[in-house]
Amino acid sequence: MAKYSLTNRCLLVLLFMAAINKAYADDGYKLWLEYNKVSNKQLANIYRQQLQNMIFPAQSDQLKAARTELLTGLDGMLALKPRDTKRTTNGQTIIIGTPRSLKAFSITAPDSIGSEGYLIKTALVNQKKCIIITANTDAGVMYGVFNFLKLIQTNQSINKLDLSDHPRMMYRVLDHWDNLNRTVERGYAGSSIWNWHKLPGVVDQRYIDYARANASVGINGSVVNNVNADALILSPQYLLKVQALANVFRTYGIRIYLSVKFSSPVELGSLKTADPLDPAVKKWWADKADEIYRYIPDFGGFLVKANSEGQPGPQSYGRTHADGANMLADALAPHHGIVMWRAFVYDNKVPDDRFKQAYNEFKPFDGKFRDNVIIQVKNGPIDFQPREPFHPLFGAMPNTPLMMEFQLTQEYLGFSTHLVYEAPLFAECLQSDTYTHGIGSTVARVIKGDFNKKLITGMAGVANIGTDLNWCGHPFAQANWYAFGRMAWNPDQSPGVIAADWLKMTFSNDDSFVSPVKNFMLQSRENTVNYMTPLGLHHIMGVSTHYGPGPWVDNAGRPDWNATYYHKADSAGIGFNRTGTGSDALLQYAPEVKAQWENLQTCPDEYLLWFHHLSWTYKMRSGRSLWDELVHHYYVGADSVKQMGLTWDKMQGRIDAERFTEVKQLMQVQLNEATTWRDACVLYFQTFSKMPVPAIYPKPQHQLDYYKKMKFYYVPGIGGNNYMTN
Ligand code: BDP
Repeated sequence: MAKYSLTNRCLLVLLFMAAINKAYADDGYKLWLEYNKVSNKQLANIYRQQLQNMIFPAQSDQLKAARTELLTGLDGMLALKPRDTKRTTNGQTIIIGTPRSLKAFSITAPDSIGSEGYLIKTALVNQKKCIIITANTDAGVMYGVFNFLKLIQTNQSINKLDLSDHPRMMYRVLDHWDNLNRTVERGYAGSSIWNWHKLPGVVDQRYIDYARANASVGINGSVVNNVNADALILSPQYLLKVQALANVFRTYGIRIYLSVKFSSPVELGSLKTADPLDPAVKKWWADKADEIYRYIPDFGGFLVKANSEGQPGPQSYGRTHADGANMLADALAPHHGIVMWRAFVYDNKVPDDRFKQAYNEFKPFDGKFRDNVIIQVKNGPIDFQPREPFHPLFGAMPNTPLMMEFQLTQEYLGFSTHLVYEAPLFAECLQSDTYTHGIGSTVARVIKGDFNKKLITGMAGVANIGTDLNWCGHPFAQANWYAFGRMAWNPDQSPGVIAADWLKMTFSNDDSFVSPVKNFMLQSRENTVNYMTPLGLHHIMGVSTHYGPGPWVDNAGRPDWNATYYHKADSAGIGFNRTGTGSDALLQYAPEVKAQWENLQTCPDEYLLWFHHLSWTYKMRSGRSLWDELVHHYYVGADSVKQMGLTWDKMQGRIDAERFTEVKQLMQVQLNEATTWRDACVLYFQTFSKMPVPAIYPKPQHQLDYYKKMKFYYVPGIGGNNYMTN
């Protein structure tokens, strides 16, 4: 046997190490569909035993895609290729399909699971033990397959299965704020994934992987362009591109929607007006709808931002939101499309309290919209702040479908450098009680249509997706996309369960990893509230870019863009008085909610400064003064980021080196930014309170002026040549 020289041996060792490193590198592209090898050998063998044969006749594109997914997953996790058969033979079999595609087996699916639900169960077929995945439709089968794969991804037993699930809402939609020039409004993960220039000729693999990821969590709709819409999207040239995307999405049960500009008939059609009651305008939209459906027979419909932040709308022609939405709804109705009409409105007349505007404009139209209109309402009354009370419209329009709008992209939650798991934010809003139909009328129940079965239902998430290798900029931001899908499917699911599933599917089933990381994920949103906007502060970020702290902003384009409009700090105290002695916004809630929040004895600390202006010496529940409490929250918030970093350090070696290192670096950036937020805000508010920062806390590194003068160049998310903040 030839002897290796020392150099040769070294070379071999190096090669071996490079191979290991490679196996351990993971750029995060595969999201939660990693399909990592099941590391528990015994468990893997049991799975292999149970999945020896497969009966999965697949005629349609959707069933073919589901079949491919199943085989990819089993190959990755178990290195298994089940024997493809037509009837049960020796060994255990998995049988997959609709009652129609599985004619030979007299399998049934109950009506109760609807058109998208599925069953996964263990049963005897021809005296042989089998696993059956079935549904009324191909889409249901696909959801069943993804959920079956999840069982293996999370190392569950598949021995005695009896699962059934169905979505609680009809429209589960991602809203992309993507511009046609590929910038993404409030996008922090690179450019738009839609390469409009190369479409329709080039259909990127990314579109397929995007659709797979969505289908795996039950998302069934995608609005591909920005709500600040470009009329061009409705031109034939662009419709061809949209059609190419729709063709990819269809296979995965996803419908495509477009954001439309209300003035499109003028800009594209050369009409003189876009007045929704003008017969020529109505005809233009009806013709446009017919044209779109010729390209895309299952087109979903329109998303509209009208009369808000300078966008045109029916009010530009003296008409109402109902006039505008209903006109578009009539154009889409023959094709079964819907209109998602946004309630995020604020116009040029600055109101005494922007909080109240959407309610004031929409409440009078309750019950006045067509059946295929759904009003898309942001979770809170201002604008996706780290913490907001639920939007009063959720308790105010019992005869109108209301679609929840959450923001996955972290415009106000630290962009893509801060680890913020948003499911607790979603759950907090969804489980809030509107009291509109008595105790227990949660926002979740309202949007599910529990109180009015005739209404269409839905939830939208403003996407956090871009061209970054890992899609979302921060490996943990993927969890927000994932959690959104899970909660749109069933808004009552627990953030902890979802986080654990996501961690197992994305990283590892090792409990010494999953438990501590899940714990800090669940805490992460509260951390960020603490170091940015504790005790009910809101809208105190940098102007326009929304990056970094800007509590001093007082000279923005309009009063309600200023931080000072919202915190109202003065020598007497801090907070926005929205009780009867102030703007009285609380009147927009049910009496029970109003009573709780207007009374200082019952208003939770979390919402305090949303509704009250209080003196700096006001005594808090903790016994501290309001000033000391505020300072305490800022310091606890920043410190919790440090603690999170220390926990993460212990995870080294438990997951791949690439993502471990990336997250470690991001956590350091987050800590620096959290410290800046803390010091800038404490120093600024101190100019009003004139009270000392308790000596137990470290001193800020700089003077207030330093923070006020900080400049940030080319901040992501605003496109164009806007490069600076405050
Ligand atoms: C705000 C964003 C702005 C959006 C707007 C909206 O700052 O870029 O266009 O919401 O939702 O949060 O329309």
